[in-house]
Amino acid sequence: MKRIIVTGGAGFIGSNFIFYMRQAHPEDRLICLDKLTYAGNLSTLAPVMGDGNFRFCKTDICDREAVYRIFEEEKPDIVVNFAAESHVDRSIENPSIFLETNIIGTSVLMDACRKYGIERYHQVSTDEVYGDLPLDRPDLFFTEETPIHTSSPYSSSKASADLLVLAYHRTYGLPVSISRCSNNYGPYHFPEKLIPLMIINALHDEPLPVYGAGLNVRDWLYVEDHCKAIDLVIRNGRVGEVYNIGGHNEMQNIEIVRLICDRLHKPESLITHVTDRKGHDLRYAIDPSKIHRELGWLPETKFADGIEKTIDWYLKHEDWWQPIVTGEYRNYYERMYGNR
Ligand code: NAD
Ligand code: TDX
Repeated sequence: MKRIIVTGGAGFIGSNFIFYMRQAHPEDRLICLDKLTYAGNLSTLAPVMGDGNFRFCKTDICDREAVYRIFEEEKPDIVVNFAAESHVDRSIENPSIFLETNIIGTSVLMDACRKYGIERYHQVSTDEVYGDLPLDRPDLFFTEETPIHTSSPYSSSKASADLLVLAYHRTYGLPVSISRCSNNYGPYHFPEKLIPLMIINALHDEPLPVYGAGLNVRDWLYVEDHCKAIDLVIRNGRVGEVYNIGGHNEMQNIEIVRLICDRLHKPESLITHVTDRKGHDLRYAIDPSKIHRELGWLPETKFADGIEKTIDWYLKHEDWWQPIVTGEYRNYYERMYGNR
């Protein structure tokens, strides 16, 4: 039985991780720390709220006192840090909260791990720390040795956190690991991100805002496959190591949007090309051979099945996304897309 702190568990990947862990390791105690920012949604966690082996704490990971108190009470064996500001466009608009949560928050969590002792601190990072790859070199992939070369305030804050995590390992001997995953998709994905945004706009017959020509490439992984990979890394991954996670599923943005139109029987005339994202990364593509070789991980969900399940989930869970898209999100949407 492990006692595991999961930060950011009311967000997209963190909540999927909690649901996965409940099934895979029902004996483990899970303690979720989440500040409940605009991206955190307590209703997502309703299915586990009454569970005796689950505790939810509305906590900011930058709040040292509150974090230390929880460590003191729970004496965790493992910490998995999902908590972050995660949206590139918001980081371009205002970087400062990204530096606070993604860098300072990570250091507070690791200080707590040093103070109270820990078996493993795991940092959930991203392939964006490697920057991007050119569109005309399909032979190139990110490996764990690819130099850090960030483009956005978001990716720079995630890379800074990664460097701190490795420094805490080298300097203090903290038992850390890092995973760097490609783009996730699946249930509970916040509507500001490409796939849910396009599904929800299409359902409302609203324009589908594709940045630039839509030729940028992302490497999509079904969220449950990411969760399984993290579970393997925290249990069997080597301390001090970085593991890339991805499923060799590269697609251009425009292909994804067309596919969503097709599945929802909506006309492609909804597609509207808008001003490109500043500093827009061209292509992400992960080489996942290390995690396959060392831990036997392979993705299980094919994109055709995963996107079907995801679209179906959004069709059936309007009660989850409707309150989001009618609230504060409308102001965000207007700011981001109004004059684009
Ligand atoms: P998300 O934005 O959906 O969720 C983030 C969660 O963190 C929210 O519940 C939010 O309330 C919480 N949070 C934010 N600031 C906090 C703070 N200061 N203290 C406590 N909680 C706080 O993000 P996501 O897409 O689920 O991403 C989770 C992690 O995975 C992030 O670290 C992100 O960088 C990384 N990642 C995401 C992807 C992806 O495709 N979404 C891919 C690779 C890596
Ligand atoms: O309206 C849109 N139109 C559009 O063309 C949006 C929201 C996005 N895009 C493009 C930009 C990207 O090329 O789609 C692609 C995907 O965009 P996002 O969903 O914003 O994801 P991305 O910027 O690739 O970052 C995601 O993957 C890596 C996550 O948000 C990060 O947290 C993760 O680290």
